[in-house]
Amino acid sequence: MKLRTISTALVLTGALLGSGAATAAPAAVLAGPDIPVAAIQADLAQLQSIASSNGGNRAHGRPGYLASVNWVKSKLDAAGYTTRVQSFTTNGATGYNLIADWPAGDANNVVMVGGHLDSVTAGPGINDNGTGSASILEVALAVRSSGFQPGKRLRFAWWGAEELGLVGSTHYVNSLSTTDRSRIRSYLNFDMTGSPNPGYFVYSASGQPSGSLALQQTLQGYFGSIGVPTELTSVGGRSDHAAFARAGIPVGGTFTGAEGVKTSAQAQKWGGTAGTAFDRCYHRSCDTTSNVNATALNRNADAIAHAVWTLGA
Ligand code: DPN
Ligand code: ZN
Repeated sequence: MKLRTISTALVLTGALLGSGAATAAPAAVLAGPDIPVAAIQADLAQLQSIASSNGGNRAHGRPGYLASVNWVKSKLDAAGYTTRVQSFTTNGATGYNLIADWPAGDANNVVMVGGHLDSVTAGPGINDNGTGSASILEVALAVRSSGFQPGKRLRFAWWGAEELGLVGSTHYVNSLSTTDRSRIRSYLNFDMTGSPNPGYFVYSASGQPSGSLALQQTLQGYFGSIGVPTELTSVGGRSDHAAFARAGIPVGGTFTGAEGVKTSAQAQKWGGTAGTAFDRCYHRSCDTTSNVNATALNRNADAIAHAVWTLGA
């Protein structure tokens, strides 16, 4: 669910300024559709089921990983995406990135959105990172169902072997020609967006390639519009935006916290439990469908949609 407080505020301002007529004032509606959280939760149940029938995980080199890739790919193919599976080898096993392009918009101006699809071997990886994976998937499907006609080319990515050291995303960026790399205008990363004791973190543009500040502000703008305070965080080399940043591509993203502990100041502004980790099941077998906060999942998915509709216009 999306609360459009900003549009109300703008309409009221218009009335106070005497632009008057209840007839004319165009509502300044936030870009992007409401992504149904129930659809994301259904996807998480599917990823959980894939893990359960494949030894309890979806890790690189294990059958649950490729099953995850094939399942996401089938949904994208059915929606009309142009998909590609890029393979690579690491740790003695084949890994896979799944890349999906929406076949419209300017191929010389690409907006990329990604997250890692692999889990650790210890568990099914539902918050880390079924949440980002499923949210990106539902945003991609909403591009089709909404009839959005982006001016830019939208490219969605699900990375392999993140948990082994950002291997898939690094392989992808290194495999691009100089020209293809220069076509990517921005990269947004979503890794852990439904932590059970959530924080609302936006990747800081500080120290990132120029152009990153606009991405930070677009994501902050969404949370501001729904009245949710955010903090900036420096994810550094801990997720898949790192290879893009090294290549000089503007990066951004959101995050709801991992093994870090929520402070009392944070619990006051966000609710939840102070003195406890944002995700007590981080990298553990208990990272199941029970390990997801639906409110955080919902808000972050709508933030992704807002960013895609704004930056992809
Ligand atoms: N990259 C993460 C993982 O997969 O374990 C966790 C993480 C994400 C940590 C973002 C910090 C910031
Ligand atoms: Zn992880």
